[in-house]
Amino acid sequence: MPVHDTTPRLTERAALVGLATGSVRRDDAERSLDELAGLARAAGGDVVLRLIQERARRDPATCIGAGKVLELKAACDELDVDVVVFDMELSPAQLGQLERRLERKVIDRTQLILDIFARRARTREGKWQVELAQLQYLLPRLAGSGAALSRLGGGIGTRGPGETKLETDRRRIRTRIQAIAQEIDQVRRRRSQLRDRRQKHAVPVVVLVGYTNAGKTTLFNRLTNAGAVASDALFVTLDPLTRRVSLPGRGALLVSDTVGFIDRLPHALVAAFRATLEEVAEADLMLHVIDAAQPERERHEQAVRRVLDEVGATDVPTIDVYNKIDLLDDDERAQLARVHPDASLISAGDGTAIEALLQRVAGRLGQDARHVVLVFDEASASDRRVLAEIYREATVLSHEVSDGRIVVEAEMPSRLAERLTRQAAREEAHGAA
Ligand SMILES: Nc1nc2c(ncn2[C@@H]2O[C@H](COP(=O)(O)OP(=O)(O)OP(=O)(O)O)[C@@H](O)[C@H]2O)c(=O)[nH]1
Ligand SMILES: [Mg+2]
Repeated sequence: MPVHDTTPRLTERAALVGLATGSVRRDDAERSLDELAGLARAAGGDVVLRLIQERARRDPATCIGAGKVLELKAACDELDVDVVVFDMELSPAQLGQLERRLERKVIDRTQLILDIFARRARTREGKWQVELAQLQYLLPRLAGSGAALSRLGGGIGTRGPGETKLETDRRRIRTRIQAIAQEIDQVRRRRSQLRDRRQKHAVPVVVLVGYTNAGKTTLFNRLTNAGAVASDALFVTLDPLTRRVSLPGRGALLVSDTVGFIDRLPHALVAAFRATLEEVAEADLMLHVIDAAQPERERHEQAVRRVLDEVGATDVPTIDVYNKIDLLDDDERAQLARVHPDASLISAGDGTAIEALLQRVAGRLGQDARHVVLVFDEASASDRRVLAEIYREATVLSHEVSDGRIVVEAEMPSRLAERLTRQAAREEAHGAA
């Protein structure tokens, strides 16, 4: 009963409905609707109508009020609208009410995002996470309209199921939720084992985070030459991709691309994607990629910080990376550099300042080159192991042997130098005991 396979696609004529209330100003509602339009297009919809209702409070039954619903229905009939997308989360009861009154498919912002995620998930884990979020969203809405059920559930039920059928559906969904949760748990365990192994090898992990469409995947490709898909559609990347990057003379690092963040990410999804974002919280360094040319830049930055906060990634060292500076004029660049003196200004698109960014990354990771002289005992097995590692990870400048002692002069990332020093100190303490 894979919901992600059966969710009907939004290849339809769509109407968007926003709400400006006492607490949400009209321009905010407009901006939010602009973004919703982008999401609707990403889901394959054709936006033919936008409507923003202003009222003091949200109407409990229909959000926008009975009169406005009638007006909306007439406009939808006129324009032959297939689906009405509400820019707010609808309760199961509201969804049912609106579908009955509008006599067409109604979805809310969360469902729209879930639909996009369902299309884009690539790995098994990603698909499971989306299915889980969809099922969790679906469960309380089962008792709502029959149309909602057959639409969302696809393979689950038919139009207007009777009460018995509803109960069976609920049971089946709960069983499925449990099964998926177990699968995800296993993937998580495997991932954390991989993480442990990586930590043992002391290869630092750098994650790219940022608002959807900021240019994370484009930068990832620049950094890794990996050729992952970059595209103008929102939410192209759902599953983290990790690649190894070698910095000449400064060791290696792992770079991870992540899912794009968005304002008011549906809560169901934040929870479902926690496993993916967990990796962010354990990274050695975060690059917060920001679209410098995006008018909503600051709101997007804040939205990203809020999600990072939610997944407990606030302590990870971060470099703010303003991308797409090729789209700014000289004055705008100068202004940006003045306001954010600690940030990197780059263009992942044309490659501007990528080398400088890599230098900074290496510096922040303690991978700046250190010149060290180390002395080893020729007879010691553990010393020989360390020596092998140095030959693997560092540039050996000289190697001399006398009286059973090996003196090696090498250049290596400072983080490796520090680890070897700590190790030597531990062994000494051990030997003395
Ligand atoms: N002009 C310009 N366009 C860029 C630059 N970097 C990325 N883009 C474009 O911005 C769009 C989004 O890029 P992606 O790399 O897919 O963005 P993303 O952050 O990975 O997006 P999601 O995975 O959907 O969250 C694409 O059309 C890119 O070609 C840049 O430096 N300059
Ligand atoms: Mg991407």
